[in-house]
Amino acid sequence: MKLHYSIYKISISIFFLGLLTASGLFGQAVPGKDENIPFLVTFGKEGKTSWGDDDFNEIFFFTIPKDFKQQFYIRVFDPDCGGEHDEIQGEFNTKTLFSVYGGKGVDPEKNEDSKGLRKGGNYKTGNLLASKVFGTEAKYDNKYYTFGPFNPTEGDFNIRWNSYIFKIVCEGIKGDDGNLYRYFLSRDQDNNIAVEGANAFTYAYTFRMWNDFKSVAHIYPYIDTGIVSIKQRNFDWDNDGKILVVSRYKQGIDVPISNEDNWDESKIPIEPAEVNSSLDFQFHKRQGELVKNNNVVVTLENQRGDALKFYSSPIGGVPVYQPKTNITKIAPKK
Ligand SMILES: [Ca+2]
Ligand SMILES: [Ca+2]
Ligand SMILES: [Ca+2]
Ligand SMILES: [Ca+2]
Repeated sequence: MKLHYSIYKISISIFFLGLLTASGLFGQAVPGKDENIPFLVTFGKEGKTSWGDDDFNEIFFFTIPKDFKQQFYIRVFDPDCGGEHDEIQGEFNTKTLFSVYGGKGVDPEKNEDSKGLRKGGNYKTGNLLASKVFGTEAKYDNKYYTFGPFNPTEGDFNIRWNSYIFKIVCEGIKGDDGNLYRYFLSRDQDNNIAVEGANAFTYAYTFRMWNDFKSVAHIYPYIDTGIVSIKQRNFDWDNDGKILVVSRYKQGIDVPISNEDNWDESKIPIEPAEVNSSLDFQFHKRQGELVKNNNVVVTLENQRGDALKFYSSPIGGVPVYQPKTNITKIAPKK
């Protein structure tokens, strides 16, 4: 009896440890686990836009479900600009400012400027909760720096998503090199332990592709209620292969691609059945000569000109094309 109880207890512990490990590995990473994107990238403001960053800043939002009551942390991997991972121009001289905001003014559904899309708009809205400047620092090279702890209620509450919203702004305040980095929203200061039900999103996605022909990167915009068409815009894709749009109903729509230091755009129709789900924007590298260190920016807007969100964990899961099966009627045997 006692032995049975112990085995029961051990089994339960293993089960929960399994859950914890799974969520820890595949939790709120930015870029997300399905995206196959190695890094976000932000250049110093003296950089050239032809290196793939159009505005030298990147804004991400984190959503914390209302029922999550514990403190949490925002961990930044390789926040420095130097040593491993980063993109050198001449010598490393870039300084990058990371700032975390909460409170009123953060929620981009209530405050348009918070999205960071309007030229000259003030995207640093909300209460500044934490910030730090990173230069070329071995201490933070190939390592995490942790912001926090934060209380969920320090965020900007959004009723529709039943979540508190936080914002992290990364700005290249000096220099011309590219800072490559990643985020993880964590329950733990020193480890990546996911906050269940949390998510992250941006409106202007600036990211680095893998230096690998076979690698396909994905980003997952959410198609909200009322959307009938979208306009995609991509920047500095370096003519690197194809960008395809896939969903349950789209096998792969080719979109016009940018080359060097330019934007290209096109309109994509949305089926009613695609509303309230995610699209899969796929980035397939050109075969032959490898396009190295390709940084790219993507934005989307709906038919009314409102920007769409790209979620790190696609809402409704990764969409998979469902080919229509042709039902051929077989004549009944006589
Ligand atoms: Ca580094
Ligand atoms: Ca430099
Ligand atoms: Ca870095
Ligand atoms: Ca590029």
